Amino acid sequence: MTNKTALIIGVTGQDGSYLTELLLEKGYHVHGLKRRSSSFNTARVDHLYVDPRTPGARFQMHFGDLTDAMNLCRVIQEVRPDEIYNLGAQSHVQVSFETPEYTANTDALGTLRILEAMRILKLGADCRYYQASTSELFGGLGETAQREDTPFHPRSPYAAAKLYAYWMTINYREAYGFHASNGILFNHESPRRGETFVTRKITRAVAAIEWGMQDKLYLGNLETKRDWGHAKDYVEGMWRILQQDAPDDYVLATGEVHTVREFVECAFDVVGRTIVWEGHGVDEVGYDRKSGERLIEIDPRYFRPAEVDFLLGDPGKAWARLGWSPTISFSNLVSEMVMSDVNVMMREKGRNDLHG
Ligand code: NDP
Ligand code: GDR
Repeated sequence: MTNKTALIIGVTGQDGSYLTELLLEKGYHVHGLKRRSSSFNTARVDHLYVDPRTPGARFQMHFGDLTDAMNLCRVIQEVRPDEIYNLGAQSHVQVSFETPEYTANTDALGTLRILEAMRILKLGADCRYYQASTSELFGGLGETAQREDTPFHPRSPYAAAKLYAYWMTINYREAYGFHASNGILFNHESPRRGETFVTRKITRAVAAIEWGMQDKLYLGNLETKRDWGHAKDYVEGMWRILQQDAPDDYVLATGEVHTVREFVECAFDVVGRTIVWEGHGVDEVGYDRKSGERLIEIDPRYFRPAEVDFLLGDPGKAWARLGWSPTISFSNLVSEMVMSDVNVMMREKGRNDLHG
């Protein structure tokens, strides 16, 4: 067991919650930054919370925001972490086209604010820094697997902001000797995935359709290809990156690619439905083969101004240097997500029925 202290920025997100679990298991003291919200926003970590007055409590949260430099500086000064994981971001690619300035402020300048705070506080190489970089940096224009040395071509305000964060992380490593590393992570999902990302949107819809709470699922581009892994595996990779003697940048991916269409088919298959497709483009429709129900339609609102068509990672460097490889297969990921949402919807339906 370790006695280290970690600060997780973005602790309330999907990855933040799994990473908190992992670090607590390893004996860390974990401090998380949460945003002020008008309603509760800590659902993903509530099960880990213990009253800080409890002897031995090792998980604590602080209010803060990536757009607030003084706050970041104060929290880092108070916590004096051995490791900082910057997982905080406006992380939705499509939303970044609607909120490009906010996305840049949070994802790009937010990263700079943390790195500057570390420099001002003279944390040096005593504090290791992890930057949540992304496969979106590659832009997915070709159809070959992407590695650490594949050229970048950001295709959204989100990706462009993350590119700045990627390079600032390297710059602080080279200029000031920081132990600062990028994890270039391909898509990773889980039952805790935000409800508007395509995988969770699909698995929730499958469950809601099963319980008669939704008729149809509206989607955008069915042909895009993604390398989908499980978030639990990926937070293990983040931790391993920071345990290396020397800082470096690593791709974490499964090395397997699927279309959105395949994800849809696989998710409906978990509840025993086979999807058959008819029509093309925006007129394409997905039917249940047995019942003939019209379950999937295309809504052009979900098409993006610029799409990333193909993301497939080559995690060879992470396998070789970190000894990291994913343990959860695509089909197990999809069934875990569907079954979890079937249970969530069952509880929701029970509540609705009870309250009329
Ligand atoms: P989520 O969207 O689930 O979580 C993002 C976290 O950032 C949340 O805790 C959110 O708080 C917080 N946050 C958002 N804006 C701010 C802000 N202005 N100040 C402080 N905190 C903020 O993302 P994931 O957990 O899926 O991803 C973690 C990181 O990894 C992100 O940076 C993402 O861009 C990156 N990434 C994710 C991949 C994936 O497939 N999941 C792949 C590659 C990279 P709140 O809960 O209040 O919204
Ligand atoms: P992505 O994830 O953009 O890859 O970013 P998302 O699940 O939003 O989209 C994946 C692909 O599905 C297509 N798609 C739809 N997407 C959404 N959200 N909703 C739809 O209805 C829909 N229909 C089709 C998209 O066009 C896209 O091609 C995620 C985020 O977690 C980022 O933060 C992270 O950096 C990258 O993964 C790697």
